[in-house]
Amino acid sequence: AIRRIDHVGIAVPDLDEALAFYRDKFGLISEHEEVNEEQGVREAMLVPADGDPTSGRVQLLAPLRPDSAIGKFLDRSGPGIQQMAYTVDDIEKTSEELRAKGLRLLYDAPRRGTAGSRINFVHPKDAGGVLVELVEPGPGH
Ligand code: V0V
Repeated sequence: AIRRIDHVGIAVPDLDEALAFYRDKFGLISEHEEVNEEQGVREAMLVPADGDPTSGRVQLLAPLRPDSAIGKFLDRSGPGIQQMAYTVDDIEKTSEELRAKGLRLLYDAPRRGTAGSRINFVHPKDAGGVLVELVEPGPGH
């Protein structure tokens, strides 16, 4: 089952520029940065500096390569919201439930996401034009 909004993912051409923008304009600061080669991204998770610690995160996603998911998104749509991610307890179970409801999941088995999480995606054409990500947090998160 879906527990909460995990993060909203925003495609950006330049991670360092975007980090400075979100910090200076909105007071959102980076709690974690990571390169994910398989996904072709350099990414950062942002939280409100003095906000509710349980807040959903903002994930900035910059492409490592033009032919990556984020590279293609930037080409087609320009910078902006690329995905909506929900926290789930058991990603295999939730994926199976969604498949049974007729939604296409992008991966047969979960792949590695931020900070040891496991992730899968619902195809945007099956979710009202929204790329929906499922996130099972890593141990200790
Ligand atoms: C494509 N479409 C989208 C979309 N990307 N619609 C809404 N939101 C998006 N992000 C539309 C596109 O405009 C087309 O519509 C249609 O879907 C088919 O597009 P396509 O040509 O197949 O597009 P591709 O080749 O860009 O692939 C789209 C998918 C790809 C969603 C399959 O982006 C993908 O595999 N995404 C999952 C992985 C990912 O996003 N990784 C980066 C984040 P029309 O023109 O036919 O109407 S990594 C991450 O989140 C991590 C590490 C984490 O959270 O931990």
